[in-house]
Amino acid sequence: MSGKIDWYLEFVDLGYKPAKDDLVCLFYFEPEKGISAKEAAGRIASESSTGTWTTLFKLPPRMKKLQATAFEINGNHVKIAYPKGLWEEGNAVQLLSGIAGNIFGMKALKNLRLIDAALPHDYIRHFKGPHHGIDGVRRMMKVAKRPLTGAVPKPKIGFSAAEHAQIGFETWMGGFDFVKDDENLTSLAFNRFDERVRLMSRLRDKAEGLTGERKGAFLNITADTETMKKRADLLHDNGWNYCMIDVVVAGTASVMTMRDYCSDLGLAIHAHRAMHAAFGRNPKHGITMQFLAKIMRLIGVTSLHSGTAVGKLVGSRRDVTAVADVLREAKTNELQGTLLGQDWGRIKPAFPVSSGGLHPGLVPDVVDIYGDEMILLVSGGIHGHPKGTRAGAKATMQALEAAMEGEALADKARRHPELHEALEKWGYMKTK
Ligand code: CAP
Ligand code: MG
Repeated sequence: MSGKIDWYLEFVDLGYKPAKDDLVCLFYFEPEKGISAKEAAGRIASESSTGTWTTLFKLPPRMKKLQATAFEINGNHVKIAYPKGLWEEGNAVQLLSGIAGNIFGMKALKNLRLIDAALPHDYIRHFKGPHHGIDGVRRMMKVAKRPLTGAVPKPKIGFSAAEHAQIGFETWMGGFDFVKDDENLTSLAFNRFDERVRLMSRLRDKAEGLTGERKGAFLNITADTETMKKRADLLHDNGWNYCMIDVVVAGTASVMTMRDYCSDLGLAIHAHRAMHAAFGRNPKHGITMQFLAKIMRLIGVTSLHSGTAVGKLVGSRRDVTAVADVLREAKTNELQGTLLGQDWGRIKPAFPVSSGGLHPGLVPDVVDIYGDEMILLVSGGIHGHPKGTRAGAKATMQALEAAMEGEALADKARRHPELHEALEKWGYMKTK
C-alpha cells in the first residue's frame, strides 16, 4: 500500500474557535483499542459531516468549508463544531441523520453518547416551537400558578370507551385538570378512538358544569400521520384543546407535520416519550433525554414526559432537572460535561411532565425538584386509593396544596381524610 489512506485528523483542530452560527455538539466517547482520542474525535466529526473512510481523488474547494471540526477534547468528552451550511433550514430530521446517525455504529468507537447540541439562533429561527407554550396552556386551563394535574385510567389498557370515560369523569371530579390515555391505547377493538372522544366529551362538559373548572385530556392520536390528522380533526370538532402523540415511536418527521396541523386547529401536543430509554438509559452510549427534549421543544410539543427521580422509572434528580431546564428556560448556561449553553430566542417554553409510579406521599419530592411549572401525573397512585379514583385525586390535590404551602403532609392529613388514607396505604415509599 502506498499513500495516505484516511484523513480523519483533518477534522480535528484544537485551536479552532467556533463561529457564532456554528452548531456545536458535546459527545461522550470511548475509542476502541488502538485508536487515539484525537483520531476517534476526527472520525466522529468526519462521519457526521462531510467525510468518508478514505482519502479521495478530488475535493471541490467548498468541501473544506462544510466539514465539521472537533475543537475541544477533554478526557472522554469532545466538542464538535458544524458549519451552518451543513443543515437544512427547518428540517430537524436531517439534523438527526447527521449528529445522531451513522456515528453510533462506528467500529472505531466502543461507546458514543450525544449529550447536547447548542443550536445557534440562525438554526432555531427556522422553527416555530410550541404553539401554546406554558402560558398558553395555563390560560386555556384557567390555572394560574399551581402545577397542572392529570391521570391515566389504570390498568393501562383494556377498558371499554364507556368505562374509560367514567374513570376520567371521576378523575376530573376529584379536582384533576387532565385525563390522559396510556401510550399503548390508540383505537382498539374494545375502545375505539371515536367512541372514546364522544363519551369523554360528554362527561367533560358535565364535569365542567359541576365544578366550574376547565377540564382537558391528552387523547392519544398516535398512528400513521394521515390517521393522526383525522383524529386531531375529531378532537377539534369536539372542543378539545390538546392531543397526545407518542413522539419517539411516531418520529420527528410526523411530529413536525402534526405540529403545523395541530396549531391550525388550536391543539397543543402532549408528548409521551415511550422508547426513549432504549437509547437514553445507557450512560455511555446513545442519546440523552435532554437532547431529545431539546429537539421536541424545537419542533413544537407543548408538554413532554421528563421523569420523577423518585418514581418507578429510571432518571436521576440531575437528569430530570437538566430536562426540565431545557424545556422551560429561555436560556441555559453551560454545565461542564452535562449541558451546553442555549438561547431559545422567541421559542416558547414547554411543560415538563412528571409521571411514573407517583402517589400523594411523593408529591412534595416532585414539587421540590420541579417547582410549580410542571404537569404532575399520578395514575396508579389515585386509582389504587382505598376509596377509589375520586378520593385518590382529592388526596393528590391536598398533597399538592400542602407541598406548595410548605406544610407537612402528616399535618395536612389530619384535616383531610383522603390524604390520610393515601398515606396509610403508601406512606412516602419510593416506587420501583
Ligand atoms: C404512568 C404512565 C406513563 C409513564 C411513562 C405509565 O403511570 O402512564 O406511561 O409515566 O414514563 O403507564 O407508567 P403510573 P415517563 O403513574 O401509574 O406509574 O413519564 O418517565 O416517560
Ligand atoms: Mg403510560
